[in-house]
Amino acid sequence: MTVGSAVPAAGPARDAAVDVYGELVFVRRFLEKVHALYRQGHVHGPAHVGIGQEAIAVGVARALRPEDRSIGTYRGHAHALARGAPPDAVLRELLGREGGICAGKGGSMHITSVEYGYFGSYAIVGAHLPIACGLALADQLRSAGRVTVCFFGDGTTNIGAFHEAVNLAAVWGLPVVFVCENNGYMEYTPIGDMTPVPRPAADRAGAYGLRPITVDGNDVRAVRDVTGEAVEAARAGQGPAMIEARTYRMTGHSCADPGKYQPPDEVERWAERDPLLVHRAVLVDAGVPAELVDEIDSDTRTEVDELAADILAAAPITGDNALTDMWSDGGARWRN
Ligand SMILES: Cc1ncc(C[n+]2csc(CCOP(=O)(O)OP(=O)(O)O)c2C)c(N)n1
Ligand SMILES: [Mg+2]
Repeated sequence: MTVGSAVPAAGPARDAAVDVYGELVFVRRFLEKVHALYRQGHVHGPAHVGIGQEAIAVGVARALRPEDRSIGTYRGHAHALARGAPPDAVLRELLGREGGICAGKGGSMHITSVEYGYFGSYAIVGAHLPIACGLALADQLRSAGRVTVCFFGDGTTNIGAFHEAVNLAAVWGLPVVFVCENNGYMEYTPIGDMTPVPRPAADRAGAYGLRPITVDGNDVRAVRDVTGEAVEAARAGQGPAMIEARTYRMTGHSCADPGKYQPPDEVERWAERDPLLVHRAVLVDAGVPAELVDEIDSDTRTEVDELAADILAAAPITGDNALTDMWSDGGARWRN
């Protein structure tokens, strides 16, 4: 397989590459907007954006079929959007307005869009890896031909649930592809301080009989190609895969964290490998006019600004719906 081969000067492949750029830019502007709105006090509860990590969500989504499933962490806005979840409903959720994707009850850390194959964002580190195995087991038992992709961070590889889930997936040959977004940090701690191997996910893969797969997580086409191969192998019954995508988060752990522990020269080095810049260079090399790329940038900025302004103009939800759509009626009948 040639990862990220050259984009031709014209035709559908070039158009698709331009599309991918539009998606990357949209997710970036959306995340920047969330960050700004949080700082202005409009977002209630914690919010974690993945500015700098967008190519992983977008690249993986491009390798999936609509019926495939994905599941992720509290840093899940990009992952829901990349699967097609409506940005309006995601932003309404964050801003506590009518029409939120979880009716205003999930907030930033629990964005979920089952309709678009995104089975939720989980705030407990590692908790969703066994859930991903459950989704994949159900598909395996039903011969559904679907694959589940499970996103998680580098820090998650030191949680027991990671090892239990990967072990079980390998033993049962489940159609699940684990995607570790190695952004170098677990909250405020560099991953190297807590992990005895340089590649926290890939170096553990071999212990469970999986081939270590690593990819430049800031190169959207490389992510798409590597994921596509793993997803199709899983679909064909060849079992799970472990992909480690190296990337960097350009802002702090959450919107409340100024990221003072991130050395400025490190941030600068990664800024040069910004996934938007990487893909922009691919387009320009393929002969896409720089003006067209600039137009995508400015149109998207306006689109996201207008989206946020419209939602902010609506009244916040009142809480009248606090007891609807709940699994429990608030009573104690279900307890032993
Ligand atoms: C079981 C558990 N332990 C601790 C925490 C607190 N916590 C939240 S995020 C985080 C770091 C996770 O790092 P990583 O897996 O690399 O994901 P990233 O935030 O970098 O995307 C920790 C320790 C938690 N949410 N759940
Ligand atoms: Mg991390």
